[in-house]
Amino acid sequence: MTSKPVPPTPLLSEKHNGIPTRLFDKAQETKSGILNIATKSESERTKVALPQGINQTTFRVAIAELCDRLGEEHVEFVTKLDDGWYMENPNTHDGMHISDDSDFVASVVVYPGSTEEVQTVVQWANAYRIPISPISIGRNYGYGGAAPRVRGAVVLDLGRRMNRILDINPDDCTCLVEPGVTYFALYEEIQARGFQHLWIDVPDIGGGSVLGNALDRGVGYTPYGDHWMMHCGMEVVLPTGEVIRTGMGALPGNNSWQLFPYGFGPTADGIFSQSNMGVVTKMGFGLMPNPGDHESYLYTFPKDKDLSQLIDIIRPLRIAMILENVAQLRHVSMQVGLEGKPRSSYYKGKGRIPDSFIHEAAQNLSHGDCSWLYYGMSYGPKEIRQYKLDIIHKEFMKIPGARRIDPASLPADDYFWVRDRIASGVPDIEELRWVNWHPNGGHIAFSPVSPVRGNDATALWDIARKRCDEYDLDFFPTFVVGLREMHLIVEIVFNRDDPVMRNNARACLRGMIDDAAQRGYGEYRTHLAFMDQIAGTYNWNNGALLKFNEKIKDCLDPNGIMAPGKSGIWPARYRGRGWEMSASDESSEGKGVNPNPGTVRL
Ligand code: FAD
Ligand code: EUG
Repeated sequence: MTSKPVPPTPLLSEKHNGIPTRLFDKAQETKSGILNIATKSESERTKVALPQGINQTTFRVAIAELCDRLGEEHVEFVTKLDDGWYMENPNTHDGMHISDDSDFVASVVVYPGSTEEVQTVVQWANAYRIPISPISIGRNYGYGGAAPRVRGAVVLDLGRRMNRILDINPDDCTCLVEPGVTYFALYEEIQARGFQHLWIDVPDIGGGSVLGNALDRGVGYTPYGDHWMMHCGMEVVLPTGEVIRTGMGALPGNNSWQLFPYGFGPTADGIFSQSNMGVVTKMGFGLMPNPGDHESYLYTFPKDKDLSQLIDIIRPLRIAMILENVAQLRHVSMQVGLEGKPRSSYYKGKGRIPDSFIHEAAQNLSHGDCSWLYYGMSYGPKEIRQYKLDIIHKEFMKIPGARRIDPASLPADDYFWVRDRIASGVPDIEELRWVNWHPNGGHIAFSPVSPVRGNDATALWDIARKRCDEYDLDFFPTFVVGLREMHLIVEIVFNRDDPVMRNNARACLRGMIDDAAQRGYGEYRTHLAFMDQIAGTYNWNNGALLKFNEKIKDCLDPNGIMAPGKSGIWPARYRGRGWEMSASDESSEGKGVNPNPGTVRL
């Protein structure tokens, strides 16, 4: 295939969300791979999507006022929908839309430049009862991207103007960041300041927001992989416009804001995570000290059926931290996907691609054919590593046909070294390659949590496979092993320009969510379209938790302006009007809003 030349990806030195120079060539190659098989073009919008409950005239007046207060250069109407690609992501809608691209769409995007300006926008939204939806970078791919749940909401793109690294403390090993700081940016800055003794923890691709990813409780792959756990201290603008600092940040002049997360009294942080209770404007994190030396290892296991035994081997080793990092146990289909070639180059038939085609393709990979790959890392001096590595080797080799891949046998551009970088806090972009499995590739993730137990892993694997068979979809599963639990991440790639495949992907995910809930499994995170469904599965004691969340919501956000519907939490103004999405009602909209919302006047 000859590649068309593509315009350059913006650099980090030019844009807050750009690519570091060291990864520019790789970004260009990835972009060209995506654009080469793309057929979908951007769509023009002649009409701005108005939020329900406001007429065109009032909306125009409201936006004119917003322009006055913030400067009109910081307010943009949404007039076209360009899906772009990961590095040049839209802030207007979901760049990997699972329904029509104009479904979860914003009316206007606004760029506040400070906490005070965020307060201004929030007060403005209350005055006009216009829904607003905060994003930090908007690369929440697989989970809705930058899109608001409610059509016509005003997206607050915080990242463009609030992207300062406020502090990196080399002694305490902490940092304090604004929403627009990406993993790429934080990593490069730590290097530039000469703080090589500090590591960050990065997800598979480094273009996300350190703050935004942690708010959605995302994961990375060093021992600090649970991003929410590693956060410490927040500054939040509440839905009525007040600002609070959590933890030690509430005590003026205190110097432990990034050191002790709890402060005094109830800890408020939790209600701002995966929520619609506030706009987070600052967040602190603990940084891992560089352990001096580290070593990646890769084991392969021959059969799908090895999963159960392997997971039972992993559990005690992981809880004891012999397995030290949040590692990935990847299915070989993931590795075939990483070749970056479309599915059609392996198989042109209908239905889920037969296993034999995946295994045949896998024979050409550096590690050869297998079913499962465990990419892990050991940290610290050789003698300390060796003690753990010997135990791991002995345990993993109990599985017949298990192989340890010798890293020395792998070329410098092998994916092994990407995982080696990621598990040592160096952000990369390679993981994007499997999204090219279909032209106009989009993806959604089924992300259930379970114990690290063989029978649970097998149950979830069976659910995913059965539903993918039913809906003619391929699936890319990876287990992300936390400390006492694991997330299974099943990526489903679809063609964004193929409504049938999109609908199948949606129905497939709905099926998996129901099947999982029936057996007692719940998801750790989800796409906008499934939030109502999943909130509905966490329904112990007559939905007591959702009722509690609604009570907090009504109290903090009486006018229901902040990200209505996020995580299935609908404010009073929307409740009982059919806004919830489900298999029988895939419309993201309801029947209007209550014209007389909260009693609190602002
Ligand atoms: P944003 O989109 O900015 O924020 C995420 C959500 O948090 C928003 O939708 C919003 O609801 C809320 N939010 C954001 N900012 C604020 C704020 N200031 N106040 C209140 N609410 C806010 N994810 C992982 O965690 N681990 C992975 O390993 C991983 N691998 C991926 C691999 C591929 C190939 C792809 C395509 C995606 C992957 N993702 C992964 C998913 C996703 O890309 C990342 O989680 C990404 O970091 C999320 O986007 P973001 O950081 O730009 O967050
Ligand atoms: C991954 C992807 C996720 C996530 C956690 C991990 C990694 C995939 C798209 O969402 O939530 C290989």
